[in-house]
Amino acid sequence: MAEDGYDLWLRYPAAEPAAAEVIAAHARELVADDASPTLAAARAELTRALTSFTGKPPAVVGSPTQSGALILGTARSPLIAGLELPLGRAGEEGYLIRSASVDGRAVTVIAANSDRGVLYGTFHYLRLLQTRQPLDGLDIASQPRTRIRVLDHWDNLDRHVERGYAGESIWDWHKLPGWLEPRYTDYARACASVGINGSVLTNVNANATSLTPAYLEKAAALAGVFRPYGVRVYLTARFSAPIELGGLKTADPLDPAVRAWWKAKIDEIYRYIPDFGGLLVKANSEGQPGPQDYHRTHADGANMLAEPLAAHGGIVMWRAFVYSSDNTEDRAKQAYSEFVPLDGKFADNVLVQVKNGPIDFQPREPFSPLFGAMPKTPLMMEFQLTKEYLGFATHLVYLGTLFEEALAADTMVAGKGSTVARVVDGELHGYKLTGMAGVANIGTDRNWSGSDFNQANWYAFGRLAWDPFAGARGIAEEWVRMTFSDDASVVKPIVDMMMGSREAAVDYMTPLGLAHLMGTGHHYGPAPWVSDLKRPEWNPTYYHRAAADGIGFERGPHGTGAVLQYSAPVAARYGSVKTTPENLLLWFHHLPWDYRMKSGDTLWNELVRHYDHGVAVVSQMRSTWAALQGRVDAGRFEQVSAFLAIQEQEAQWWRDACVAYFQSLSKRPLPAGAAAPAHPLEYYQALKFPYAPGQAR
Ligand code: GCV
Repeated sequence: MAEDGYDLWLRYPAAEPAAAEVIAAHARELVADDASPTLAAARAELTRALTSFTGKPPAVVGSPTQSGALILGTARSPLIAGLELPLGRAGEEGYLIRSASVDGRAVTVIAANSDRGVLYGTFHYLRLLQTRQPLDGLDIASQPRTRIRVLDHWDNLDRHVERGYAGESIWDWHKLPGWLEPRYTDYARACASVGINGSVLTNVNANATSLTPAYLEKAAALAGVFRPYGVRVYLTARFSAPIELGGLKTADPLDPAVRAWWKAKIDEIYRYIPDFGGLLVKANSEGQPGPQDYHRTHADGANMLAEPLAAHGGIVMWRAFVYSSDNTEDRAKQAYSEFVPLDGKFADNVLVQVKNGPIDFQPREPFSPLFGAMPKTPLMMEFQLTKEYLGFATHLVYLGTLFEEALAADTMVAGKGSTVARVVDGELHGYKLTGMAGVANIGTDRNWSGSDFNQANWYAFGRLAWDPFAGARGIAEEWVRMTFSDDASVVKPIVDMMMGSREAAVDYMTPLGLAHLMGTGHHYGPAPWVSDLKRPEWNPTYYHRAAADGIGFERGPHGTGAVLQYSAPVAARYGSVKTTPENLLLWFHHLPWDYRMKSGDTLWNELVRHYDHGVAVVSQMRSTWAALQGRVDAGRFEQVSAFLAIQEQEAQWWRDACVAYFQSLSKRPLPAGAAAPAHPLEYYQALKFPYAPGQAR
C-alpha cells in the first residue's frame, strides 16, 4: 500500500531482518491479559505492531515459558506483583519499562499502577522499537508532569472547523450515535500514544445545542470509543445556555434559577457520560456571552459551573483569552488586568487556560505575563496546533520550537529559573490541578492534519504536555524516525529543516517582534496596511505602528506600561531598548528606522534582511527535501514538495508585500543586494481572498 499519512507515527512498517530478529527476540511471548478494555487495547496495539514488524503475531501466554517474554500489567497481576517493582516511580498514570528476570528467564516488563499507565507504557515501548533503541538493560520510569492534557477542537456542529485547514470536523454529528467511524478509534489511539487524555469536542465559540439530549447522546457515543484509550470527553459551555435552552430570562451566575439550571444540566451530562471531563468556557470575549453581562466576575461564572461539576469529579477550564470592544487598554494588557485581581477566587476545580502569549498565537510573542502572576489559581497552557497565523496547512512550520520557547521562558517571579514550564507543571506555585491544551489541527483530510508535517505539531504537543521539559529537537527526531524513515541520512536533514522552520516563518511574516500583520478575518497572507476596521485592535496598524518616524509598539514604562505586568527583572529587561532581545524588539518598543541594531546596521536594513532571510530558508528547505527523492515514499514526497513550493511563493509574497508597505513609510532605500518587490504596493493591497478556509462562522 502506498503511504498516505493516515497511519501518522503509528505506521509499524516491516523491520529489516536484523532489527526484526532483535524485536522478535524480546517478544517471543506476550504475557498480557485483556481484563479491561484499556488492557485489551494495549495488547491489541502490541500485537498489531509486533506482527507488522516481524511478520508474525506474538504468542499470548499466561506466564513466560522461555526467555524473551514481554509482560504487561498492573500490580493486580500476581506476576507483576511478584517482581516487587518500584511502582511509586510510575505515579497514577505513568509506567515502568524494565528488563527483568522471571524464574531465571529474561523478560521485559511494562508495569503501571493503572491500566492507562500500561497503555502509555506500551506506546513508549513501541517508540523504542520504532526508533530502534537498545532493548536490553531497560530501566525506564515515566509519569506525566501535567494532569489535564487535552485537545481543544474548534469544531462546529455543522462540521465546519474554525481555523481548521484539514477538511471538515472528524465528528460526524449527523450520523452519531448510530455510526461510529473507525477514525474515532484511530484518533483515540493516536492521542493515547502521546499521552493526551482529553478531548474538548466543540468550539469555544459555543453552540448551546451541543448540551441538548440529542447531542449528549452523540457525545456519549464518542466517549465510549475513547474510554479504553484513556481519553475523556469535555464540552464547551455557552454561557447563555440557560436562556437559549432553558427559557430563563437571565444567565446571571448568581441567580438561583440559573444555578439550578446548570446543576440539572451537569447532572444530566453525567447520566450520559459518567466520566465526563468537564466544561471549557470562552466568556466575554469576541462577542461571547459571559458573567460580565450581569456585572459579575469571571470567577463568579466559573465557580457557578465548578460547583455541580465538582460533585462528579469534573473541572472547568475558563479561558483567559479576553479582550473587550469598549476597553481602550493595550490589548496585550487586558487578560492580566482582568484576571490577576481574581487570583485565589476560583473554586478548586477551576483551571484558567492561558494562551502562550499575551495576544493571540502569533508566530512569535513574549510569554503571557499571567504566568507567574497567579500563584493561587492553577493556570493551564493553551497552545495552537492549527496554524491560523502560520501559513495554514501548506507551510512547513514545526511548532515544537515555539512551544519549547514559551515553556522555557523565565518569569523570574521566584528568582532565576522560574520558567513557564514550572508554572504549568504546578511545581512553582504548588498547583494541585495542572494542564495543557492544544487547539487541534485535525480534520477529515486523509492525513488528518492537512499536511504530513502538521502531524508533528500534534505529536509534539502531546509529548510536551506529558513533559514540558522535553526538547523540541528530540521530539522532532522521534517523530521523523517513526513517520518517515529511520535512516540517519534522511532523519538529520528533515529534523534540521523542521528545527529552522518556525524561525523562517517569523522572518518572512513578522520579524523582530512584529505581530498580527495578517489579512482581515481569514488571517491568510500579508495585510499590514489595514487600518479601517471598526475595532482598533483588529487593525494591523494598531500592532506595528509604523509611520515616518519609525516602527513598533511602545509598551515600556513610558508607553502602555505592558512590561510592568512582568516581574521586576523581566520588566526591567523588556522595558529597556538595550536589553530587550532583538527578536521581540518591536513588540515592546517603537524605534526610529535608523536605530542602530547590535549588528551596527540600521533597523530598516535589518528588517528587510530578516524578510529576505526567511524566504531564503524556505528555498533551502525545498532543496533539502528535493534531495530526499527516492528515500521517502512517492505519495508523501510529492505532496510535501508541492507544499514547499507554495510556501516559497507565499513567503516571497509576504516579504514583498511587507517590504513594499513598510518602505512606503520608511522612505529608505533597500539595503545593498535586496531585490525590489515584484509588484507595486497597490497590487498586494488589491488581493482579496473571500473563500480562504477556516474563517469564523
Ligand atoms: C475560537 C482568535 C481566532 C478566533 C478564535 C479566538 C479564540 O481570535 O481568530 O477564531 O475563536 O482566537 O481563541 O477564542
